[in-house]
Amino acid sequence: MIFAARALLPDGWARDVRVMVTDGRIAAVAPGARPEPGDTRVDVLLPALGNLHSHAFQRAMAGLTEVRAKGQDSFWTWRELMYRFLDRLTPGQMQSIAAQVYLEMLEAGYASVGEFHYVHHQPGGAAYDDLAELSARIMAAAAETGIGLTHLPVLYSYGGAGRQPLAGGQLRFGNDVDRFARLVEGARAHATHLPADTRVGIAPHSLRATSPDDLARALPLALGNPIHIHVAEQPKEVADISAWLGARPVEWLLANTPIGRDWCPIHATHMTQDETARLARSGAVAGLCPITEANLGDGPFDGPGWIEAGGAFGLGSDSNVRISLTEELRTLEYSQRLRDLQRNVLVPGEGSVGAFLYRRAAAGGAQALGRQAGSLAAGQLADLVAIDGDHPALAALDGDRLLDGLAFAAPDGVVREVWSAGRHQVRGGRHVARDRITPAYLAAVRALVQAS
Ligand code: NGQ
Ligand code: ZN
Repeated sequence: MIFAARALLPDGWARDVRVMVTDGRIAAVAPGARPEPGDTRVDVLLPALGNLHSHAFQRAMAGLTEVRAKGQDSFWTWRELMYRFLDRLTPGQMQSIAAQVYLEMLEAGYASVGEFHYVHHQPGGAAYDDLAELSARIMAAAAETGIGLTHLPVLYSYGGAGRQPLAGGQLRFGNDVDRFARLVEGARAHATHLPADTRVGIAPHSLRATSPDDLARALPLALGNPIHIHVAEQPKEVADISAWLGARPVEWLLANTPIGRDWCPIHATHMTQDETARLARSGAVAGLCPITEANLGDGPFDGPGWIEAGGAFGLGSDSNVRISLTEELRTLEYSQRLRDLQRNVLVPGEGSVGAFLYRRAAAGGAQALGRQAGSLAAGQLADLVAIDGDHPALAALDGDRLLDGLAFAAPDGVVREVWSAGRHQVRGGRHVARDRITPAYLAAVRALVQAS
């Protein structure tokens, strides 16, 4: 039982709310209740967000790619460094890094994560004895931390648009569709040892890393689970796909795939107005990763066009260069203000930006992860976060303004308690297994950086 002084319910704010959690789900929500002895008492209770896009291992290279090299640095020069970094990663390091990343996500207020997982093989490309070895490591990290996992094994068959061969670090990613099918099956077998809220979807990495025929053969492997794909992140990618397929990436997806509510196009940055409106109307969830998109120089997403067309969206931390839910929210809105020279851009009509972004990202994140979550209602998974409304950054605020304070003024430390499918993993602002997980991470990251 959780007793909250204030809680964000589907139809608005309520006071003195008693929430009953059974078997990982919200069993009942009673506003205007009285606390009982034994209740976990919190101030502000919110549905916790899902983090819909992560490459966990990239956390370990945070701070290593911010030095300007000769010429001009770009997404593509960053990617070279990233490929070199991952080429030394061991399965044990993969697990230790992912565990720290999921711990940090939980402490930041996320209850679940979509792990877009593409490092499958040994350096040089030979498969591990267990084809899904590294998927199993990701799942072990999720189990250690208690985060809700939507695992997304990635199909990555080509080095670039037009079926170019894989090269260098990419050799660790490669599968044809047949072996990919076995890998997904292997990952699903490992997932049977995880909690029931675990999902295994699929992720064709990007149009440039697959082909029209391969994509058509891979899609049925989703079996109704989420399908994620990187799309239109960089202008060069749009140009390469246009030259190869005669259509821009989003245009091509709309014309040649059944893209809809179970799809999550990641980034969707460089779209025409027509692509924006049509993709939004397809029901797919735009997977926005504001901090990474700023860090990599991707450019801003067309927020006003997407919202006007009624598009769903959620947040992802992608490269994990910094894991902060509050900073994702404000970076998303600020990217729009800086481009449009306006304030309060990401809200339709009139109203609170923080409340709109938070509620929509909660619903969109849950949809993209195939999780019955995203609102504080009976029957939903108990993905919950309690924040400290007495923190100086929030103390004068109430109702939707609390969410404006969270998005624009608060440090991450306002997050006090987090439950993922009822698992109470963050208590008093601290993950329950931090003392065990963080030392293993430090050892892994120091060994990796010393070797580089
Ligand atoms: C990724 N990152 O999958 O981590 C990619 C780079 C690639 C972003 N798209 C790898 N931000 O494109 O092959
Ligand atoms: Zn990504």
